[in-house]
Amino acid sequence: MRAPSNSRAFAFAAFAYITTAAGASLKDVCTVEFAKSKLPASDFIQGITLDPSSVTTNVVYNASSADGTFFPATTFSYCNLTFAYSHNGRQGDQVLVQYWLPDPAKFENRYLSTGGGGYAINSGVRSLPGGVIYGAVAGATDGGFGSFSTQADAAMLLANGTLDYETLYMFGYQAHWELSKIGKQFTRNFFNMGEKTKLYSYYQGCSEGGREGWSQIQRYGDEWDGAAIGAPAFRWSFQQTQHLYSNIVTKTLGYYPPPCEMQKIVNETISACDALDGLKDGVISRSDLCELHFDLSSVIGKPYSCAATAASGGSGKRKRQMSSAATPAQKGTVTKEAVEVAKEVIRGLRDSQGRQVYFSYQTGSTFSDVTTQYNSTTGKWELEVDGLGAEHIALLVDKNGTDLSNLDGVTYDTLKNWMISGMQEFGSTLQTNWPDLTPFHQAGGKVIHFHGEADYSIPTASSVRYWESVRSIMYPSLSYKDGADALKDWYQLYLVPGAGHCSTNTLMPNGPFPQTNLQVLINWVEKGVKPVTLNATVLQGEYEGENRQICAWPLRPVWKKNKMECEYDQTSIDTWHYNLNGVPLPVY
Ligand SMILES: *[C@@H]1O[C@H](CO)[C@@H](O)[C@H](O)[C@H]1NC(C)=O
Ligand SMILES: *[C@@H]1O[C@H](CO)[C@@H](O)[C@H](O)[C@H]1NC(C)=O
Ligand SMILES: *[C@@H]1O[C@H](CO)[C@@H](O)[C@H](O)[C@H]1NC(C)=O
Ligand SMILES: *[C@@H]1O[C@H](CO)[C@@H](O)[C@H](O)[C@H]1NC(C)=O
Ligand SMILES: *[C@@H]1O[C@H](CO)[C@@H](O)[C@H](O)[C@H]1NC(C)=O
Ligand SMILES: *[C@@H]1O[C@H](CO)[C@@H](O)[C@H](O)[C@H]1NC(C)=O
Ligand SMILES: *[C@@H]1O[C@H](CO)[C@@H](O)[C@H](O)[C@H]1NC(C)=O
Ligand SMILES: [Ca+2]
Repeated sequence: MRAPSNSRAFAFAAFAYITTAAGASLKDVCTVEFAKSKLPASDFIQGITLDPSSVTTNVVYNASSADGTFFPATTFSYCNLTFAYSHNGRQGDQVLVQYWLPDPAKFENRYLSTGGGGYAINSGVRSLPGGVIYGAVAGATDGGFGSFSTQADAAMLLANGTLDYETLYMFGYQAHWELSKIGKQFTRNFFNMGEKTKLYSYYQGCSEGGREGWSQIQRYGDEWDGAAIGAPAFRWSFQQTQHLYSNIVTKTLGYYPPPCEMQKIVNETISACDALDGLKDGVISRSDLCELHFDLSSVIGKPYSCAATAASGGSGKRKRQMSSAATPAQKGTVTKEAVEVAKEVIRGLRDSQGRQVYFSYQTGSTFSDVTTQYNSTTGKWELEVDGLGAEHIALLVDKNGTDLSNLDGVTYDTLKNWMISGMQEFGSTLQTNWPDLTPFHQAGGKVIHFHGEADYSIPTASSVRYWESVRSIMYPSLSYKDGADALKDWYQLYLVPGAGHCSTNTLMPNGPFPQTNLQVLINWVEKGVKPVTLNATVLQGEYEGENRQICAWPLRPVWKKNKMECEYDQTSIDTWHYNLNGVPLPVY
């Protein structure tokens, strides 16, 4: 794979000169000439050609990280480097990769790939600092979709009815494999690493970025030493379609609740379930106990009111989770219809014969997918089709991008059919729930997988199901507890109390967030420090900055005399597992 070339021999000499003569500074090495001389041989991966003429570099000093959620905020300097490559035989093909390289004096023999969110394959400047601050080269790709800010959905159709399979496969897993293969070799060359020096290889990402991480670990196990993965959007056809489930619940029950009414249900749930974990801190750390002991019907009749709000967030017809339309002032008392919507959403999708097809969010999560829209002509709340769910159907099922402005004719059974047909159609690209991780495990890889327990966009139980699939496939002859213990040696799952989707939750501000995952992972991989609980920090509110620990699944937190313990509670564990008897095949 590493055919010597004249240009590399020349580069070696040049680098040796820099290091011996002066001690290479960031400015010395962050030049187009130097980077070009360090590019891997243009054909070092069969089927692709690197383009040396495309290299760009610029030094950035004293940058501050924009995102304090996935790594501590800090100031750092780096070399911003981009170049392009193409797939041989594909007309007009161009894939851009971007690497942020630390100062040579701060490089610690590490490489990090970063992922995206929604239909984005990268998170740009939000994720890359996470590598540089730990002495890693951090990489991101544009997937070949046109630019670093072009998302996969914009490139997914060649024409109405014609999927762009290159985009589908690149988005599915291929672009990330190429990003890391190229990135690791380039890192070795750039920092003049000896053949025998170990380059540690990491992945970090959340949501779609979490799915992208699993896409690599499931396929290219020996390429990775460690991965920190949050709330992955895997089991794609189920995950994307389930966004429409809440809509179909309101449609089927014929009740479109004002958002304020659903908010009131959530607030009352938090008040009622907070103390079930033994600590009254405004955080439901045991949504399972909430599910077992709290009856949502007790909220019926409680008064709610909300002030009018202006529109916020993104524009356009396809509502994403983050944007919302203007709403009028709302006032009323919680109805039994709204509570029935809440209960049905939490039960998860069942088909017309009552068989469970999929599952949903935990009790205490906001009902983001239920969101209705106000019609000022009629003065009524109406169906608002969920943007992510609609987009999956329009793009990948119907393949023409035609907006689903209503869900006429769509039933629970329709959702079921979309989920199951997608298992087959996207099994080799987007589903990403292959449960046998033997190559990764045998190569010594480690995973920290976390998921907010109040995630409103990807059900927390989705991560539990995958962990359970890995356990049962890889340790079929061990008991549940022994299998769980064996898995903990290399794959750990953490449910983050009160956290939302890849973020903290303003409704439960005292909850922890695992901000130092990469440091914990590095300590595990490089120093053998196996986590027992996951290091976390309160990132907002009155306890901001305080350290917290999170229990490793299947253990669950409980506070006794203000002290947290991680307990084994079979009844609670059972609430996380669903018998999907509405699906004729195993769902990993
Ligand atoms: C970056 O910050 C350091 C420490 O505050 C300072 O010494 C240095 O001059 C700064 N560099 C630039 C280019 O601003
Ligand atoms: C990194 O380089 C690319 C390509 O030149 C450029 O578009 C981007 O703005 C740069 N980013 C930073 C933070 O300098
Ligand atoms: C698909 O058809 C719609 C509606 O006719 C049109 O607006 C859109 O541009 C077409 N998309 C493509 C990729 O051709
Ligand atoms: C729910 O609680 C939040 C945070 O305390 C508050 O801002 C909001 O107004 C409450 N909503 C309702 C409907 O009571
Ligand atoms: C509001 O309701 C009216 C009357 O049913 C309907 O014609 C109109 O399309 C609705 N507006 C929106 C934005 O859905
Ligand atoms: C998009 O595809 C769906 C499913 O095949 C079809 O019903 C619809 O008419 C198509 N829309 C357009 C504009 O072609
Ligand atoms: C754990 O988190 C605390 C802040 O809550 C931080 O100071 C400490 O460095 C972290 N430990 C590791 C191993 O990252
Ligand atoms: Ca609590």
